[in-house]
Formats: sequence, C-alpha cells, structure tokens
Amino acid sequence: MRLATDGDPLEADPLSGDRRVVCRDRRTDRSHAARRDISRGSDPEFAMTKIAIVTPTYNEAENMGELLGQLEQVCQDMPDVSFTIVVVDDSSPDGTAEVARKVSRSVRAANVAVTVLERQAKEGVGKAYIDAFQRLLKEDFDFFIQIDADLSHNPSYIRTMVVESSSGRDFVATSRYMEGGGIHDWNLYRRIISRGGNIYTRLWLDRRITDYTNGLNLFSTELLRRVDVNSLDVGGYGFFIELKYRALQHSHSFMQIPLILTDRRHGQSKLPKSTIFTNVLLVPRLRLSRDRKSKAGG
Ligand SMILES: Nc1nc2c(ncn2[C@@H]2O[C@H](COP(=O)(O)OP(=O)(O)OP(=O)(O)O)[C@@H](O)[C@H]2O)c(=O)[nH]1
Ligand SMILES: [Mg+2]
Repeated sequence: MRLATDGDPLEADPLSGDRRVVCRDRRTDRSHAARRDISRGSDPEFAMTKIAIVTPTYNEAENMGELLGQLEQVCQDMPDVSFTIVVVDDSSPDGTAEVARKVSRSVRAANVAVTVLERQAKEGVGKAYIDAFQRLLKEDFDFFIQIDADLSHNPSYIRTMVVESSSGRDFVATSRYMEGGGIHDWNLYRRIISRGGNIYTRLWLDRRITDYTNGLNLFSTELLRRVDVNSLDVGGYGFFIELKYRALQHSHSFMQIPLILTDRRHGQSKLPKSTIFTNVLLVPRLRLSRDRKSKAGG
C-alpha cells in the first residue's frame, strides 16, 4: 500500500481487487523538517522508530474527533517516534471515514500522520485487521498497535506499550484480568461472559495471557510476520484469541500490562451474538493443532 499524499487521486489497490482504498498521508514537508530536528541519529529518516496504530471502525463517527485528538496528544509526547494512525473503515453508513479524514486535517503534531483505509463492505473486525496488516506489513513500520475506536481503550496506555517495545519487547498485551486491571460500567452479564470466556480459554491454551479477548495490543513487525495473519480465524473475538495465542507462541519477549476498560462512549456494540458459541469450539481446535504440531516436531 502506498501512502498517497494529500491531493493525490484515489487509487485502486491492486491487491484488493474491487476494494477501494483511500490513503492519505498528512506528513508535509514541514513535518519532515521537524522530524529531522527532533531525531537524534545521524540518518534521521532511518533512525526513528515507526509505529502504525491500527483502529478498525464501523459506525464510529461520533468517536472519531475525540479518539484522534487523544491519540495525537499521546503520540506528540513521544517525538522520537513516528506514528501513523490507520483508521480501517468498512464503509460505515454514518460517514466515519469522511469524519476521520476531516479530523485528520486538523492534526498538527509533526510526528503524527493519519491514514484512512476504506474497505467496501462490513466483514467483521477480524477481517478488517487482517486486510490492514497484509497491506501495512509491506511498509516499513517497526511495530503495530491495535486499539478499538470506541474510546473503551484509553490511548494513554500506548505510552507504556511503546516504552516496553523500546526495551526489546516484541509483544505487549493489555489485560483486564491481572492486578491493577479491571472494567468500568459493564453489566453483570457482560462481565460473566467475558470473564468466563477467558477462564475457559486459559484452561485450554497458554496461561501467561490472562485476557485473550481484549483488543489493545502491540506487536513487532517481525512477530506479525512470523504469525501468518492470513490464516487467522476471523469470527468475532476468535480473531483476538487466535492472534494473541499464536503471537505468544512466536514471541521472544512478551509482557502484559494492566488495563482498565471503560464502556464505549457513543454508538453500539457490533460484536456478533454467535461469537460465544464459535469460540467454545475454536479454543480446543487451537489446542489440538498445537498438540499436533509439537508431535510432528518430535
Ligand atoms: N472495520 C470494521 N470495524 C469493526 C467491525 N465491527 C466492529 N468494528 C470495530 O471494532 C472495534 C470493537 O468493536 P465493538 O463493537 O466496540 O466491540 P466490543 O468492544 O467488544 O463491544 P462494546 O464493548 O459493546 O463496544 C470498534 O472500534 C468497532 O468500530 C467491522 O465489521 N469492520
Ligand atoms: Mg468496544
């Protein structure tokens, strides 16, 4: 995926077939100059760490202004890092993509760019992530961060995640289910489903991850390449379970940090109801495939 500069015509992505991709890079000459000043290395374009913050959206127009504003604030406090915020929108009928583009024009931080990647149809959060990763892995990012767009993940956690990545972590997951973590504003039913689902998953899979279904995570590019993202399950939370499980298997340096999750500020949940049942089957399947692989390996 080429990041087109403002004013470039829309381009059809050869990889996506009929999908229309709209990419805008707000990095101007001004920002390149500024980045040279703040970078310490002798060759600043290569010295800066490059991080893509990927946020999938479907009908999140009401949250865009606040989300991008908060992300910009967090990112500009780390001027040695170059951030590209990638909004992956499935043609939301509420005009999320258009709002994101509009807000992106008011981003002033020299080290922050906003890109809107538009997909043609709603295919679920897993498919949106896989599509985005496939494209972005062709770019020269060092790390990828996933974050929900509904402000249930406070962007301020990103700072800790980036600090950990700079000290060699290739996988930083956040967890509601560890000391210091938790959930605000959820009803008892949601708490039981989420907690129960994670206990069940940990019984089958690796216990070092205490929150398999949460979508605020950081991965190094090498790690994501080792995890074959194209082959991941795409249904509901199943995507997060498989991605985190496989990432842990391939990770050289993993850590979890506690997360306090809050309920979405505006809009509605899009999670399919069927996700509970599909995951009940997915988790043992992942375990069996691991057992088969380790037997085959001797
Ligand atoms: N691109 C894309 N994004 C999606 C799709 N479904 C959900 N999302 C986004 O994925 C993120 C998580 O979805 P949510 O609906 O918030 O799911 P949730 O956090 O489990 O549910 P709530 O707590 O009720 O909000 C949000 O940013 C959504 O906008 C989809 O089909 N396509
Ligand atoms: Mg949410």
